[in-house]
Amino acid sequence: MPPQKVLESRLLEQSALEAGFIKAKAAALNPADAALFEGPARSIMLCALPYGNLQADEPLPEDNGEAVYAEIAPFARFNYYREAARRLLKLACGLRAEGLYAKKDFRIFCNSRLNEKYLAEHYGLGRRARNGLILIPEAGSLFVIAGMSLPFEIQREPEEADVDAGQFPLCANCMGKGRGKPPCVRACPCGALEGDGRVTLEKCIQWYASGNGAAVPPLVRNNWGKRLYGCGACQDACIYNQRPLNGCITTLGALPRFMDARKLCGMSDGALRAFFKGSAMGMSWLTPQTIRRSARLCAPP
Ligand code: B12
Repeated sequence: MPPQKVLESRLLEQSALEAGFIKAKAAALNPADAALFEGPARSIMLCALPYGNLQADEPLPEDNGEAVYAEIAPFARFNYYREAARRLLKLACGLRAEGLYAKKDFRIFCNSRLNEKYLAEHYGLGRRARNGLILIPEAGSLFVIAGMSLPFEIQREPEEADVDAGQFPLCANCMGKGRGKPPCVRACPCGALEGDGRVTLEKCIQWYASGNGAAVPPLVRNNWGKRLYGCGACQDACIYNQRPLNGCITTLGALPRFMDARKLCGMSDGALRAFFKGSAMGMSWLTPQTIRRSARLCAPP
């Protein structure tokens, strides 16, 4: 039995804020969730790393009717996933400094196999919004979720209970404006949002841009626009995302906002892999075929 440590959630959350996360929540894990992690997981810390909407943006290329550009959405313009994991690793190293625990006792995750939206909501980082994403008043939904399991107990001050405003408390202000559906639902080009937090994946542009679907159906094809990777329609329409929101500063995996769609179509597998290596589009599951398919949809013959 290793020596036990008990930390106050407040101190841990403060260290995450100092590391550049915009919000953090640390809490005791329930036994079912603790079993998701290998090793001695007793607690968990969920963090939000913002990418915001103030990135230094190249202006939209002039559309002369023959536009061949393909756009990369803000969440993928830097490798925020890796940046978040890197920051958590540093925090974990600090927590290990007393030598009580091993590196493997802290399991860091970001865009992992775990259901991160569930963890973020269940352990109090944010609330699920009607567009299916996790929303926090501090950064809207313009952040990536990252977290780590902790091998020690967390002490929490009792918190005031959430004001009960129904299933989507943060979306309450969007409803009842006489137009029936909330802005995120209306903004989705293919009508993929049910409005109850569910996304019909076969109608979600980003689902195809991530390599799903053997063929892209006409509804999605006709609404594709100039998206190479990422669709922000349901986020851009959200009232929380419309104020200026700072993103964290990172240089990891920088990608341009616009790429030449026709040039991308002609690039070999090797050239595409080399170009996107280390970026948010360098994931093993995002194949050169998928990238070329999205580029072709941006630049139909
Ligand atoms: C696969 C995936 C996708 C897929 C599918 C997304 C989806 N909504 O299902 C695609 C490629 C489409 C996608 C798109 C995007 N993604 Co994504 N994605 C993931 C990933 C890797 C897994 C999500 C998942 O499948 N979870 C498991 C399923 C079972 O959970 P679920 O989606 O919550 O589904 C349940 C609910 O729908 C629930 N439910 C909810 N409401 C209701 C209501 C009723 C009535 C019922 C019955 C059920 C129900 O039932 C389902 C089953 O349990 C996560 C990272 C992770 N590991 O969690 C990132 C993640 C969710 N994605 C993220 C992002 C940023 C995006 C995009 C914004 C990127 C972009 N700009 O294009 C879009 C947003 C699209 C959208 N509106 O959801 C972030 C979201 C951060 C946040 N603030 O919430 C995550 C968390 C990555 C990260 N670490 O930051 N993504």
